[in-house]
Amino acid sequence: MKVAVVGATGLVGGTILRVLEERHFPVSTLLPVASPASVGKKISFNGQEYTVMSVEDAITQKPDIAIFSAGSSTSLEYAPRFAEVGTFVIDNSSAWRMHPDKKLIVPEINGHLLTQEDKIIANPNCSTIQMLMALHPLHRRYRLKRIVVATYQAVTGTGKKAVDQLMEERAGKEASHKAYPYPIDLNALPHIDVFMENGYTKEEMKMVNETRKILQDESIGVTATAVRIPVIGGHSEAVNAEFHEDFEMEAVRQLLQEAPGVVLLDNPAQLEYPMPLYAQNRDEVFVGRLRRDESQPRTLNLWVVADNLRKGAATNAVQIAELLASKFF
Ligand code: A2P
Ligand code: 11C
Repeated sequence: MKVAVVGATGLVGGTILRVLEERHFPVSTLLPVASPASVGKKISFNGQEYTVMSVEDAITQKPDIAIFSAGSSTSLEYAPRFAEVGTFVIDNSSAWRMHPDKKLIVPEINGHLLTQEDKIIANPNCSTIQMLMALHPLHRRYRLKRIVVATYQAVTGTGKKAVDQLMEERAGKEASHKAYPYPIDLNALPHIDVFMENGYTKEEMKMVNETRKILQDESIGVTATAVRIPVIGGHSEAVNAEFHEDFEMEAVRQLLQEAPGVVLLDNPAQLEYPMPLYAQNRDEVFVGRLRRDESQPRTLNLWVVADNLRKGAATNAVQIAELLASKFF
């Protein structure tokens, strides 16, 4: 298949290339795309060197699939252009997620919804994907009523500039790249994406709105606090989930153990629990610290960690591409 990766020089784009290689996605022609500043640069894929091209050149080659990770404005402008020439677009940005005609897909949860007419398919926000990977198997059995979540998010979610800022600060240098308005090393910023009129950040509202859309249930209450911390390997989330039906802890464990793409890592006696250092470069979502909330009925506490560049972005996008390849090619 002819596959374009738009944003191929970025953190998520680079991870998409690695995941396509690892999962042996049947790429016959790769079209790596980046901004005009990067056109002509070399990137490697499956042991071969490729030259970065412009988005316009990629459109003229009518790829079968284009995986976008180059920001919302690039997606808004160019995803429809690819769709017009028949390309399936899988978009990592927030541009299309809440569009009523566009599907927001986590393959394990709602991949079955995809049809040949879905030419622009949205990949959810990383924080939403990992939370729902852990909660969906429980939601099917006990039905979610309300979620209270606090996130502890890695700097890789912001992109290369943010990783540079953290590393330069850690090396004691004056940061040449300022991705954040404050130092990030030795700090925690309760501020991810922009502030909205209701006092929440856009990242927090993504978790609210995307959860309801993916689970197709507007009645689920979701409230979030999203925090950036000086970590690289993945996002962590403290999740408090209230269900309509009561549960047994043993049954909850079993549901999580059986859930595809989820790894239960919950053995406090052996000090085993999920951590970003452990989740980094892994495709699974790790769940631990399972406890019944003793302050109210039918409520569970859990800790969810995943590599935000992998299942939170690249892996989920490549899984969508795999679904398209198996259904429509
Ligand atoms: P470039 O490297 O040329 O700036 P990150 O989020 O890690 O910073 O990566 C963003 C990705 O999106 C990069 O590959 C970047 O390319 C790409 N990108 C940014 N703007 C555009 C654009 N207008 N057209 C195509 N790719 C773009
Ligand atoms: C972060 N979640 O960690 C963001 C990155 O809507 O896809 C991805 C933003 C998005 O900063």
